[in-house]
Amino acid sequence: MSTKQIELAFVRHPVEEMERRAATMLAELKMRRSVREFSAEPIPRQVLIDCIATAAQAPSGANKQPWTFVLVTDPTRKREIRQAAEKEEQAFYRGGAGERWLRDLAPLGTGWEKPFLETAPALIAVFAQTRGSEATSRHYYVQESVGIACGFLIAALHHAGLATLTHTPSPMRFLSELLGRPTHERPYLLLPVGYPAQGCQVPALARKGLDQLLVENPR
Ligand code: IYR
Repeated sequence: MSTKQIELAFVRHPVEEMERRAATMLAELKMRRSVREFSAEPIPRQVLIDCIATAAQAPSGANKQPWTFVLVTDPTRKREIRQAAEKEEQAFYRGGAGERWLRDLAPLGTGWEKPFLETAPALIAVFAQTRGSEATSRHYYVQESVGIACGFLIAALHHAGLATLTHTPSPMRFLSELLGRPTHERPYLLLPVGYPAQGCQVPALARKGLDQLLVENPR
């Protein structure tokens, strides 16, 4: 069964305009950093909603759109999430991660304490739907699809003027229970969102240059 076809809505820009847009996007995303110190200042709900709607425009396997976004602003719920996350993170940082992983994390200056889970005015928990709501329905390329949607979400939030952290307490099963998600949905990412705290510090990390990541026309 084929779906009705419609004409593509596409905006074609002159080359100079394309170059300007690409450079602007690069400059903007170069300024995106993972933030771990948030201001408690409230953020506009409609901005969050539009950014989540932007994430939901991502391509997905067989257009199954295998994602659920749970928005949490309630202080009590945030505290519960912090407590559960810190419990897992304590085990992780006290050895669960293994020596090598902890050594690789050292430059980030992270630790088991996660005050930002309470300070940030909003948390977005992203869940990956391993199948549809009917037990026999299938989803495809779930990890890839949800990863792309999260990329859209992080870029949209940054573009709107909000800071985020791609936080992955591990394991994060506790999120399913606390947020009442069904077992066929797996917690994928926990994203604190807000303004950075006054004087927020981030590690002085560098991105790889194109010479280290771009391979053009290999022969
Ligand atoms: N989940 C832990 C550890 C952690 C792991 C990676 I990979 C990071 O890039 C950063 C942190 C935490 O959130 O602290």
